[in-house]
Amino acid sequence: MHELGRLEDLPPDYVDELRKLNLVPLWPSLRAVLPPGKPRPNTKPTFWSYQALRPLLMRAGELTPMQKAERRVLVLANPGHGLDNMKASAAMYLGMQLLLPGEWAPSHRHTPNAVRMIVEGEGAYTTVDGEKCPMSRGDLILTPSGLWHEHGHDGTEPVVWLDVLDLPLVYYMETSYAIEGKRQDVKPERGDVAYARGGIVPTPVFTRADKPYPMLRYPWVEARAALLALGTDRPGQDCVQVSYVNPETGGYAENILGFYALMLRPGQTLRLPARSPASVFHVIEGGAAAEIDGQHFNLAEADTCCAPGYTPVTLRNTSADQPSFVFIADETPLHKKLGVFETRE
Ligand code: GTQ
Repeated sequence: MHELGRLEDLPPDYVDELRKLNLVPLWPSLRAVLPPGKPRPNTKPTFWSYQALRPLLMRAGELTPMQKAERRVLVLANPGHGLDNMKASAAMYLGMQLLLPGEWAPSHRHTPNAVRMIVEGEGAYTTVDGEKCPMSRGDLILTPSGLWHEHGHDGTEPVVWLDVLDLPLVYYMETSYAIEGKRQDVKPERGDVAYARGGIVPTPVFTRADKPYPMLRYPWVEARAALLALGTDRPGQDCVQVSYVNPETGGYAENILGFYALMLRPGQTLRLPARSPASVFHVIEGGAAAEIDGQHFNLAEADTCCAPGYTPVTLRNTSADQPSFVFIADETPLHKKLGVFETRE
């Protein structure tokens, strides 16, 4: 690959004249925007310890009342993107949100899609599109683009959850905004009840329901049981993994980011091939060692790390006698829709 002309090779008055007309030469920047062979991601393998961040999150609970926060969140920011840009990867945002007993995070809706993975505490709930979704450890709750959502807490202990949003992408597209709303009326029907059995979907009259997001809450008891059953049914299978999908279409639960739960068998080492999307790993139960691009992270329960795209990831269950369970978020739906998805090796 030959060297291209640099900006300094051009007469300064020529460059000035171009710039006055809002013009720039491509060739000095061509290799930067189209690097040879593989992208040069800003996303750095990054680890966030729950034990380290938890006291700081509780301190935020003392320092900042809900009225001054609206959403009391510490953002898990990737230093490779600049901390203040609040990105875990190019398309993913991560935050740890705290709601104290009796608190209320008011209703709003916004263009970015969100999910919550519940980390600790009982008694809180999110109301999404009129559906009251109780929060228990390991549950996944969707708040897709445009749906009203608010968080409440009737319990006695702090509740913490991990927010995953496609905010960096939606913001980059200059399509990010929010609308404030009033407290929602709760409707009686619940998607997690209606769609509780795999392969069986409600059929009012003779046509199926056509809600774009029929299921908003995926209880951990169900996902965990599915993984254990799958592991027993397929003892020879390496990757014991389930996807969170839209039960009407079988497609991804949300349009931009993908969500999965993975079980590592006792002592198992699992090599994931390099793929174009960046990924986030969050331990729901047990422990996992991750190797990403020569970096080693030891994840205990509630710890989180991220991996850039085009990078193989190795996960190892650090327990020899217990399975470990990992929640994964990635950019696969986005890459597939845009036609840039690839697997290497
Ligand atoms: O709970 O609605 O972490 O609007 C960032 C933006 C959480 C939320 C975040 C949000 C929310």
